Order: sequence, then C-alpha cells, then structure tokens
Amino acid sequence: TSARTDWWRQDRFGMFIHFGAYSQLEGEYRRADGTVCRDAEWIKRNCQIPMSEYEDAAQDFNPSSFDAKAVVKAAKDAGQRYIVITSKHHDGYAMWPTKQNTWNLRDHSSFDQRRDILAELKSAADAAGIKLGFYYSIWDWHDPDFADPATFPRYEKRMYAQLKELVDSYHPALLWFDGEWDADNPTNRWSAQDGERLQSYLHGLDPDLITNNRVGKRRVVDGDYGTPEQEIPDAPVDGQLWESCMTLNGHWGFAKYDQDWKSPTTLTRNLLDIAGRGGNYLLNVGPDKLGRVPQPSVDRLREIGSWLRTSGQG
Ligand code: JFZ
Repeated sequence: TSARTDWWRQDRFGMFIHFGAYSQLEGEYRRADGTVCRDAEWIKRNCQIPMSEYEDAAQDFNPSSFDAKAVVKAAKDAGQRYIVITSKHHDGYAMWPTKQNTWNLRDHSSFDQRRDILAELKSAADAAGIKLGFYYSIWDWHDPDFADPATFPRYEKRMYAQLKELVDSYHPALLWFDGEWDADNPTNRWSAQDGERLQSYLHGLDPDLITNNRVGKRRVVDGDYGTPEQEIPDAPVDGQLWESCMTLNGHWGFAKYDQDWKSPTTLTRNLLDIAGRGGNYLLNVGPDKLGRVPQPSVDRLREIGSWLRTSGQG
C-alpha cells in the first residue's frame, strides 16, 4: 500500500550489497587440472564446485575488514538512502547466526565469533538515518530438503523460521526476495499461493515490511514493487512501483578479474533516467573476501554523490 512504501519512494536511491561465502573465492575457482573457472556469486553452480570444496572455502571465510560504518558512509556519500544486503544468496549460506542450520557466517567460517555483520550494519545504518533491508533467496543449493518436492515443506518451514529470525533480530525495513523461479524444478514449485502465504506471514510479523514482487509470481498483487534487472523500463508496468537494480561493473559478487567499471557519467545518467520515469535505483557493490568495498566502487559512488550535491539534488 502507499503508506507502507512512502519512505521508499522518497528515498529513490539505494545500495545493493552482494556478500557471502562466494566472496571468499573472489570470482575464481582453480580446478584440479589447473584450469581456472570464473564467475561470482554463482560460482558454486556455474563452475560445478563440489559441495565439500565449497564448504572448505567457506570455512576459511574471514571478512575481518568488514567495516559497517565505512559501508554506510560510502552509501551516504553517494546520496543513497537505503541499503539492501544479501542475508542468504542461492548458495544458502546465511550471513547471520541463524539457529536453523550451521551453514552460516557464525558457525561455518574463520570469522570472529563475537561479530555479526548484519547487526553491525543495522546499528551503523540507524545511526546515519539509512534504512536497512535484506535480500533473501528462496532458491537454496545447500539445504537437502529444497530440491525434493516430498521434503520441500520441511525446507519451507526453516525458511519461515529464518525470515522470522531476521525480522525479530534486525527489524529490516524491507525484504528483497529472489530465486522464486525454480531452475531445479520445471514444474515451478513456488506457486502464487506460496507467495501469498509468505507475504501475509511476513505482514503478520511486521505490517510495515516492504517486499518486492519476487516474494510471489511477480504479479502486480505480489509484494510492493517490481524489480526489473539491469534495465530501465519505459514506463511503470501496470501501475506498479518499480526499482531497477544494477551492478557497477559486470558482476554482483566480488570478481577480482572484472575491472570493467561503468563510468560515473553513465551511472549518474541512469539515476536521472530512472528517477525521471518514477523508479528507484538500487546500485550494487560486492565486497572482497576481507569485506572491503572495492576502491573503484567507492570512487564511483562518491562521484555520483558529488554530482547530486553540486546540482542541488542531493
Ligand atoms: C538474481 C540472482 O541470480 C543474481 O545472482 C543476483 O543476485 C540478482 C540481483 O538476482 O538474478 C536474476 C534474477 C532475475 C532475473 C535475472 C537474474 N530476471 O528476472 O531476468
């Protein structure tokens, strides 16, 4: 509804953060035969990394340089007013200490066990007046109950429990769902009713929670807004609010070989284009394995912000 989405519409410009166990590989997987396979947050699947090897890499994950205040400052300097970070991507790895499994940053990493990066980000964001939201993938490559229709209800129960943990512990302003399409199952198990049920469950937890339409089947009645990806639609689709998400280079997760950065001019033009057509802009950064936002990203964000300030739009 409009009251729920008022702040989001006014904020217009947000920071997307893709950060997870895949960040540990920094986009490159060296096979036993010496050849290198490149990808980013899809590296597990697209480079066919055996689960045990991927789990070993996650065990080494130690983002000790993650600095929530610096991330929030980079967003603020850019003129971004909300942040959406991956709480769990398709690899199923939870970036908070979930109680539903041990496949998470607290229980399966080399990271300081006292730290919780979502909590750190939440308090830094609150202090700066920035809203915080979470990306959450319905699709899960790690949970054995996901891929089998007979056991899917067990997975779904854990997913509900994880989402309740996120809402209760961090009070996110929005949830950005993904992976509602199901590449493992052409019969398309995630149904419209599944989406409606999840949506009303979430609003039972927090009626103000905004969701994107990938919570369901991307219909106008699903969630609060549509999510065209890496593109700018000509006009609102069926009157639905929308947000265009884009990368700064060619990948969402950190990829050390990708130095193909978009120019500040292109990025600022995209922002104006999107704003002019009534959309929101969610612009992505992918921290490296230590949790640092790449300098070329920080530089571009600052340039967008300085343009906004000098043109009086900031
Ligand atoms: C998804 C993820 O698979 C990807 O890793 C990233 O997180 C991105 C933001 O979202 O990718 C998609 C999702 C939807 C479409 C394309 C890629 N789509 O609708 O065309």
